[in-house]
Amino acid sequence: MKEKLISAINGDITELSVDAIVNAANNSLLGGGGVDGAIHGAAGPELLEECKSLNGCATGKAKTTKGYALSAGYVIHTVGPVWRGGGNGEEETLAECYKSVFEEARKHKISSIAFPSISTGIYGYPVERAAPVAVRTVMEELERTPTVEKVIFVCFDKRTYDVYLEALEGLDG
Ligand code: AR6
Repeated sequence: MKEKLISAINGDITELSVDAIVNAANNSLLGGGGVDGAIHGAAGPELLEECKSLNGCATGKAKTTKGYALSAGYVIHTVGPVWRGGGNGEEETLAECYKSVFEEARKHKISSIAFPSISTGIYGYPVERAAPVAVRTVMEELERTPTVEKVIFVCFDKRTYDVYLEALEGLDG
């Protein structure tokens, strides 16, 4: 039953019509490259104006803004860990990002969320290690969040997409 709520697609997260898209931001919340740059570009300058009022965001935490020119009503900004070899709490911090996003989703009564592959671009977290953490943590959070009905992992490249598909298939076994 739960598997039906959770899927992966190969695409651009800025184009999704969901209640909230998640941004893989940095501590400043003032924009950057990767998916962060794409989201700010598509949402328009008002997003940066609202972000300036948030006083940044700690790693592993999340803060919510409106979506402005995006189809998504909200952007939930979270800050993933920078990969430093895996022995520096990266896995716990990455899981915390997904938990923090769900906390925001409960607060704002969001029912559909699209996630990018947090930390696996500029922050260097190996996607083979990140995808199982993402999928497992989202499954756990779905159990305790009846208001969220749909989660989509939006993978920008085919390789990331294949890795997420494999992690999702692991749920059946
Ligand atoms: N839609 C979906 N996924 C995307 C998109 C898009 N439009 N664009 C890129 N990705 P990254 P990080 C993928 O680097 O590793 C920023 O400068 C990308 O291919 O965006 O958490 C922030 O300000 C990769 O699979 O985020 C921070 O400084 C995934 O999104 C830093 O980068 C995450 O890559 C955060 O680094």
